[in-house]
Amino acid sequence: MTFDLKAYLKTKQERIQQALDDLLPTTDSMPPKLHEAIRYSVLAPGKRLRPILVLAGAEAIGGSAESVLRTACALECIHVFSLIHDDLPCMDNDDYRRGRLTNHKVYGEAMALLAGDALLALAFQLIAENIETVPAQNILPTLRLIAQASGTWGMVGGQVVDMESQGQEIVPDTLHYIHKHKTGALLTASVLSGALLCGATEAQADALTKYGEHIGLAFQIADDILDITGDQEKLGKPIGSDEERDKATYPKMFGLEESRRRAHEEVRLAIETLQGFDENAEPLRAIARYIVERDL
Ligand code: GRG
Repeated sequence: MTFDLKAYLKTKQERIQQALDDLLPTTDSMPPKLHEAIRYSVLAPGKRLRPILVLAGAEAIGGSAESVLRTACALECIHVFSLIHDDLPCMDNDDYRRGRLTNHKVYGEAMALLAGDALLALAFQLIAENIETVPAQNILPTLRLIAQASGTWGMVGGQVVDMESQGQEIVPDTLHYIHKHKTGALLTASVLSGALLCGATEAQADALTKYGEHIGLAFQIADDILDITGDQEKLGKPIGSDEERDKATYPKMFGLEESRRRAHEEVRLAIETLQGFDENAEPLRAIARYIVERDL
């Protein structure tokens, strides 16, 4: 029987939504406005790809998805922090995200900035609290991995080079650096953290790191393509913004056809890295294919 990814994603999305609702600070605690701003963006409809990768990474090595749920929510918090800050007027100055007004449009710039800051800190609290369901010795390398992937060695570093490259002629290596760090680092950390928390061997961790790097690149290439060919209703944000901002993208550098070919090749390589894994890794194989086939 073929694996039903649609049903898998739906079940996991619902579980993550419930867990986020339970774990986020409530609006009846101080300071309520900050908590409202946090909940507004985190509970908005997103694909939940990063938390799902945490759960699927745990399952791929025979671990329990339920045991890594707090870390899965932590990865979504870090992702949403990056979205809120990326939308601010000092960065992309975007009005819409996930089909609704951006955080600063509703709560103002200062509150949006602070909501992002609070989410980053909350993420590390949640990972530390995962001690209730996984061994303490597995948490330390996971904390290090996620901290590295979020900051200058990962997402923030990639964002800076992306920002500095706008309107510039860049070489393919720089474009690769941007995609690998801005997007790939957090996706890689997601799949790997689920596995590390469940006691992955070195060989399993190495394979999942490569898997994450390949899907990370495929995801960002697909995102670049969707910004040209996508449906803005489905995406929940306007298209064409990369071209408007003269951003460094795969289609701009290589054209649409070559970009599609490269994205599919990355998916093939991602699936190949899972050769030593059994049917427990079927969700990861299906997620890799979905990354280039998605329309949002
Ligand atoms: C501002 C610290 C800081 C970092 C910004 C990740 C990032 C770096 C900015 C977000 C904007 C962006 C377009 C990033 C590329 C990664 C990406 C495609 C994010 C959108 O992720 P999806 O498609 O969104 O998974 P949903 O809403 O489904 O979660």
